[in-house]
Amino acid sequence: MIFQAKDLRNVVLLGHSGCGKTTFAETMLFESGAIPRRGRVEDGNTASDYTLIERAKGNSIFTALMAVEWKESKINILDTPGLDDFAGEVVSALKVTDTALVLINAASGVEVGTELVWETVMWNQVPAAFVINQLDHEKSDYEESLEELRLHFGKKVLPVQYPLNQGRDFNTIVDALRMTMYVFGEEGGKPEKRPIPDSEIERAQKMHNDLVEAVAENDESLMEKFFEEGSLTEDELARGLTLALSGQEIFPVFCCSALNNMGSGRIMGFLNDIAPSPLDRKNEVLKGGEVLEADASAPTTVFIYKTLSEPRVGKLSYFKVFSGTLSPGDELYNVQNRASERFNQIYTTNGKERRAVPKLSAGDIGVTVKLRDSHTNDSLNSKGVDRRIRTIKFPEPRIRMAVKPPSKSEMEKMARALNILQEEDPTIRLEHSRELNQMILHGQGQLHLDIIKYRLEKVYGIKMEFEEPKIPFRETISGVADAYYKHKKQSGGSGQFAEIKMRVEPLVNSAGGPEGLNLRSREVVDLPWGGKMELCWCIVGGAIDTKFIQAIKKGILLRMEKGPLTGSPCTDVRVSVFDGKMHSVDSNDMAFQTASSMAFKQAFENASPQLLEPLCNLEVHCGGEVMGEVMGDLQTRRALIHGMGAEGHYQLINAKVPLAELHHYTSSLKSITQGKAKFKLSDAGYAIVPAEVQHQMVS
Ligand SMILES: Nc1nc2c(ncn2[C@@H]2O[C@H](COP(=O)(O)OP(=O)(O)OP(=O)(O)O)[C@@H](O)[C@H]2O)c(=O)[nH]1
Ligand SMILES: [Mg+2]
Repeated sequence: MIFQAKDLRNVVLLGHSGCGKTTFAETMLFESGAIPRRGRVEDGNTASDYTLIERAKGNSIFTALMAVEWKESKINILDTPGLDDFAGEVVSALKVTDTALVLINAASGVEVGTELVWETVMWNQVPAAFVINQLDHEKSDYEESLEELRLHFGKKVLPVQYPLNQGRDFNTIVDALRMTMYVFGEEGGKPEKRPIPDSEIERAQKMHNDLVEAVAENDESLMEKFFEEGSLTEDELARGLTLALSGQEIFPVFCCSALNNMGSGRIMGFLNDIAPSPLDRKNEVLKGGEVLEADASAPTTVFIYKTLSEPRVGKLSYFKVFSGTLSPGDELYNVQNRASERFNQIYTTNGKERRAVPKLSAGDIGVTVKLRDSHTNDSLNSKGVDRRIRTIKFPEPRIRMAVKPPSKSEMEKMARALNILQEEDPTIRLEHSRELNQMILHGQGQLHLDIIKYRLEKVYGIKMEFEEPKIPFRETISGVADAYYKHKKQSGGSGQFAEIKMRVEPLVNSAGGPEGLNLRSREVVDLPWGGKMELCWCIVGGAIDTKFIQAIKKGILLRMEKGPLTGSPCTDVRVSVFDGKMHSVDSNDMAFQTASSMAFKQAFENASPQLLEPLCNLEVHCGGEVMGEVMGDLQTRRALIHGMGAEGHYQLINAKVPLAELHHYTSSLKSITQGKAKFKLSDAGYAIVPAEVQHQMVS
């Protein structure tokens, strides 16, 4: 069956790791008849966590796409990983979905992961509802969980249901939207509908009225009707709910025990009746400002939100049809690289299971295999259309590790495989550092890097080793020094002769010039490793011919690349060449290149050389209860705290920290705060290394 946009529901499951997203997805598949029996995460047989590594770890690592049919709708379910290292999977899923279901565990309430995904939901303006799951858990506390939701996410959080019991005997939910009660049998599944007992009517009615009021408040015509008649019809309430949900004006709260299969049917009913379809969502605004509607009759535009290579299958490209329709055999044009791509087969999936489909219409999500030259964030259009869907902004890396193959001969093979993985996972970055002579892998956390190592081995058969990444130090000077160097070489054939006098000083700004010298010309060089070198030609009386300026510059730059202090590149130095001698025969480029390189070394070493180290801006969000530990730990990392404050329920710490002190920070922060903190990193330039650290480094 081909589903039109009005009957599509694209839903993403979000929440802290372990809150029950995969188990919930499994009940949706089972309840809708998509799978004959339910798997369990512990048994490693759920539809969503189908890769070997997920089964081994017992956590989702990749977003899995599944599809169920419920009443008139096709519900595309994207089950995301809750572990913070895989945040990239969350942002890409949010790009293509119209409703976010944020699950929490009724035994632990709002957790760091809940807040992390909420930030992204708000940033992407995706309509959202909460599901309080695990109500069968012996420590389940519905009231506490609901209170925490309100505390963290505000008064738009509105309960639609509440449990009449909790813990091991949990089996009854009062639904204030439908004003009915659901009682589940031992096996869960389809509940029995019963009238709400008298003892609960008042509470349920209050909850219902709060919902009606919130919906009415959000729409003028409904407000008028509500004031006139004091209530809304079921249709008006449904329409108002869709409107309020689509505008993020309310965040309804549902109840569930995914493990006991209690509650998912009602939630799918809500998705079918109320949740926005691609037509209800704000239309996609293209890079040029054009608004793109989910119109099946318009030319086709497809956006690739995820790429994944699988053994024996090859490259899978997950996409959303933003406009038009797509059928097997269709040829589209990649707007980024102008390549034409044939979609030989298109599929919907339930995790590993792929089912070929005859057509996908605007608003729908699917998969294809073996596209030749298309990647995540690419837009593909019908011929003659030039639309670019705004790309997904992936999180910046937070950890770096040097990687090496088991043997030198496998270096290229490893680099090729890592490049493919980098293409698939935009949250990793591979850096070939000539300066550090290392290949550096940047990622989201240690677990993230371990998964890459695992995949390299399993998918590409390459055993990669991690090693500590070197720090890209820089060298500069704080003093002024002159140097004189005479280079003379007499060996068979033409000799070499060059004499040079130069001064080095810190390059503070190019406005000034070398004091007391005769400035003839100057050249400012932007150094490939950052910073500048200014070469001032102050030769009088032709002591050195200007034809040797380039050779002299080359000699200085070669020496600057591997600085005299630690072999790190030098930066921000003014070099003034103010005297020297030539020999009519033996003076040549090589002679002056050598002389200038040696003279620079001498002068640099006598000009109070200083080591500079890369700094990072570190932003830590942590609970007040772990603030002390976080601060204490930062003090041991030579951090410069330059701001503290509260943000929502978090304490916020802003600091500048040397990169050299941040090795393994992800795992140590996790352990000192039991996972109750998160952080962001960004480059903060360079700073002088303290004398005692420099001394250690140089010695
Ligand atoms: N008691 C109880 N346990 C549950 C329920 N839902 C899930 N669990 C258990 O919680 C654990 C984690 O469940 P998952 O479904 O893997 O959680 P998740 O949110 O997908 O976790 P990540 O994939 O790591 O993000 C498993 O042991 C489940 O059996 C529930 O409703 N009640
Ligand atoms: Mg999971």
